[in-house]
Amino acid sequence: MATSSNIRNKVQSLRDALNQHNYRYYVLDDPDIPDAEYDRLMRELEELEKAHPDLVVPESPTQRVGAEPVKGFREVKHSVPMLSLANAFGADELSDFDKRVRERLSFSGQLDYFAEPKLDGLAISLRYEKGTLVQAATRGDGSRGEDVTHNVRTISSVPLKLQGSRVPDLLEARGEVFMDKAGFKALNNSMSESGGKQFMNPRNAAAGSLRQLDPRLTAERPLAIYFYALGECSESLAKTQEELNKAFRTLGLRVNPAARRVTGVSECSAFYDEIAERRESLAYEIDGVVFKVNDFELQKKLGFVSRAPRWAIAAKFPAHEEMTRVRDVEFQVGRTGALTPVARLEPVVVGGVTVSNATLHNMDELKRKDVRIGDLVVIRRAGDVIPEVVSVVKTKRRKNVKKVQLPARCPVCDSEVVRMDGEAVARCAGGLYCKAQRKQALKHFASRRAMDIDGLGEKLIEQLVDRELVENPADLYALNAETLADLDRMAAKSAQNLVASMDKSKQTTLPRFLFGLGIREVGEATALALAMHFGDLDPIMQAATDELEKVPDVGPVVARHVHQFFAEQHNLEVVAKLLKAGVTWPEIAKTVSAATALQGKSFVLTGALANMSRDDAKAAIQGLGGKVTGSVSAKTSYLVCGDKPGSKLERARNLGVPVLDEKAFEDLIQRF
Ligand code: 9MJ
Repeated sequence: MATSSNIRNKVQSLRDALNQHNYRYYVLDDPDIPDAEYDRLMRELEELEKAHPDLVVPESPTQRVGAEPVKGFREVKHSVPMLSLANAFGADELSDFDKRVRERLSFSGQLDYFAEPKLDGLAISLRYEKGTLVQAATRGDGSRGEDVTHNVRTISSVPLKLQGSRVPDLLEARGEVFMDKAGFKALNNSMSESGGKQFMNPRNAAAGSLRQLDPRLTAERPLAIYFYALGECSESLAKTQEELNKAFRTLGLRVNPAARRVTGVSECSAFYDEIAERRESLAYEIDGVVFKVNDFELQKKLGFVSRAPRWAIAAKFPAHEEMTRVRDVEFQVGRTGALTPVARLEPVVVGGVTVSNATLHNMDELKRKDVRIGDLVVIRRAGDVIPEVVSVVKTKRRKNVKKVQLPARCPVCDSEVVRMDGEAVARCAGGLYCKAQRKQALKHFASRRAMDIDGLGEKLIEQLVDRELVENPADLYALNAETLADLDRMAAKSAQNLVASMDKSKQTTLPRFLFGLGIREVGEATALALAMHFGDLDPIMQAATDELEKVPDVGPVVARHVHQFFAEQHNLEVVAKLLKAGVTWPEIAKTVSAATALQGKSFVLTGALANMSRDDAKAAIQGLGGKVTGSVSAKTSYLVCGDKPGSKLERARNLGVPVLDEKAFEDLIQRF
């Protein structure tokens, strides 16, 4: 039976609405409906298409993930070659580039360049015919790449259909597929939880994700795209890079909001410095800045040398990788007993910071990289993460290097070291008997985002544990000023202050308390979700695993950890003692669902927060149902402003968007 025209119309209007919302979300960075509403529209369309399969078309927003894995990657020939970029290191090489360009053009004035952050991802070419995405190919060697259409379709910021009234018959849009820092971290965490292999960096993770045969796997990977170049095109879209950027945006192709036109080499340098300063706080990894002669006519005049255009240059940031030698490998014991191999290095300056230790993550990583004591290794420091050993320089390996063995017993407490089947992580089985675990557990309990005991730092905790004054968190509240004043570097006044701040910490919130207990896999967001779902501690302590699994985002693993924690007699005693010592929290209004407390609110972050990483801030907002976007618009509810804010602060002020400093932001999220 033919489908009636009003169903046809309904399907079309749902598709239009979904495409429009996607455009607002990804390209304009200005969503106007909550995610839940988007999901509802999507479900409605899915149901209609299920009932009327004759209406399904490949460009429908429901059709991002194909049904079947592909057998392999077909070769694609690029009709217009995909270029690579020549590099410039330092200000001199950048000004040499500008000089070369102007000489070739016999141009003595200041040239316009289009400046873009250089993403460290994977270059890709997307072919749209009559506005519909028909093919996506990797760069490959520049002339021939691989067909990854099935995977690129799953990237939500890639439009399956172009927007607007002036869509060219044929358009090849080129850009970079990448994974942002938060997505990369989350992916690696889930890989390690499932015993899988970790990715070395976001670039490898993006490349690995695009080279999946099964698009359902790619769909689970947090990939994104920014467009920046044109391949084949049936019409003249633009006369300059800047116009191309605007045209892309109008067509629904996402462009980097940080890109802009600059004039002359001095503005190029200023842009470089500005992006270098923002580098750490950007949501994604970049390795430099790209400058392109803005005018396409001039680009054509300049032409290419081999595969690199003469009209563009990648001004690279100083390497965050250096080489040094491994002096030793030691094992650190974490809060949950996990043994982390740490390379002790001959100190080396990496990106301005002296590094003498680097993590090797776990035994699988150590084996995979085959790091031995005495090896020359490449180490990397990226953003605020711990430096890591990237690889061994095998060609420089000496004869007398020593293999690293996982110790059979804990280096701190001599308990057995166990490794579960399929787990990459080896753990000390000593639990809280192990001083290392005890110290970490106390540190976590006292930390700012947990019980927030001001003045109880790492050094003090070490002394308290080493002198056997404190065994578990409840013992902290039994300490008095005299005992504390006896400790090294502790005056009577600071001892009194510490007692006062411990007293103060007893007035807490249930989510902070739960988080502070250090139950495995229970981070802040999960603690909040548990508190909101159950309303109080008792029902959480008594909940069976299937009840725990009813909490949003609590899966079987987390449920088991929570259940096991409260099944352990020793933990119950600690909790009882803490309550007896006077730890208390206000009743949670169960009616305010945590998941929706900030629903409909959109946040933008700028500058560095002192007490919280950007990822944590983002997670906290999202955990309360809020949204975090990249740029400030009139619709932004709040700008959260840390140290050294970027241009977003000025924009927020101009638009009248409320600005929260770190303290105000903490107060806001702690209300729930
Ligand atoms: C990156 N990787 O971000 C180009 N790129 O343009 C930008 N790469 C490029 N442009 C022409 N922003 C060839 C490569």
